[in-house]
Amino acid sequence: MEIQRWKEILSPYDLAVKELDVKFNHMIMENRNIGRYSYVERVETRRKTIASIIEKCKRKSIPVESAVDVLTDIAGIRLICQFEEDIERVADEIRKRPDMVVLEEKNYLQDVKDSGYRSYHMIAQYEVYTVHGSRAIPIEIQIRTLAMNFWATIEHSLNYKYNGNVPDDVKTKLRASSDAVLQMDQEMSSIREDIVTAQELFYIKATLVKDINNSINNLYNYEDRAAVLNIQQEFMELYKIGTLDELKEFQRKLDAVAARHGAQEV
Ligand code: 0O2
Repeated sequence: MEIQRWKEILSPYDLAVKELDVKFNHMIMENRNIGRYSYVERVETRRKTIASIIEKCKRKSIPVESAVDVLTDIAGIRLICQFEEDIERVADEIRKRPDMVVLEEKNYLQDVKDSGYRSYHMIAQYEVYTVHGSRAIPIEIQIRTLAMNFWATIEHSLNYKYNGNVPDDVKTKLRASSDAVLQMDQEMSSIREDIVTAQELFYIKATLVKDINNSINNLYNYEDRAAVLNIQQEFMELYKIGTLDELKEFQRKLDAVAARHGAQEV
C-alpha cells in the first residue's frame, strides 16, 4: 500500500490517541489540583506503526487491506495505576464515560497468561471528527499497575530480542518475577490508605504553593516592588515552618489584594 494511503487510513487513529492522551492527562491534573487521589497515575498512548501492523497481519494471516477492519489495537492507550484496587475503579469509570462504548473486556488479572502477563484489557469504540466526517475508532485500553507495567515492558523487550522464542530458563525466571510483582502489589495494597493520604496532602500543598507563587508574580503588575519583595520573604518563612492552614490563609490574603485590583489570575 502506498505511504500516502497509509497516512490517510491512520490519520483518525492518530487523532484518537492524541485526544485521549489529552483527556486522561487532564483528568489526572484536575484530581491533583483539588487534592484528590487520581486512580490513574500515568497515561501512555501509541498508534501502532505501519511495520507493526503489517507484521501482525502476517502473523494472523490477515490481508493487509483488511487490517483496519480486523485489528482493534491500532490505537492503544495504557492507563497505569499505583495499586491493583485502582484498576477496577478505572475500568468502571471507562464503562461510564459518554464518549466511548466498551465492546469487549479481558481480565488477565484473573486469567493470568502463561507468560505471567497481568493486565486488564478493554476494547472501546471512540468517535473522532475529521475533514472526511466522523469515524468510530476501536481503541485498546490496557489498565495495569506500575509494577505490572515494569514487568510487561521487560518481557516485551525480551520477546523482541529472542524473536518470540524466549529460552525456557528465561521464561521460568519471567514467570517467577511475575509472581514477585503480584506479591509486591499485594504488599503495597496493604498500606494503600497511608500512601493515598500522604499523596493527597502533597498535591494540596504543591497546588497551594504554585498558586501563591503565581499570585506573588501577579502582584508585581500593580504593587510597589519593595512591598512585593517583603511579601515574598514572608512567604519563604511560612513555606519553611508554616502549617497548611497558615499557607491557605496567606493565599486568601493575596487573593483579596488581587481582587481589589480586579487582577486575579490562574
Ligand atoms: P504491542 O507491540 O504491545 O502492540 P493479539 O492482539 O492478537 O496478539 P489478543 O488475544 O487479540 O492478542 O489480544 P491480547 O491478548 O489482549 O493482547 C494484546 C496486547 O496485550 C499485546 O499487543 C500486548 O501489548 C499485550 N500483551 C498480551 N500478552 C502479553 C504478554 O504475554 N506479554 C506482554 N509483555 N504483553 C502482552 P501486541 O500487538 O502483541 O503487542
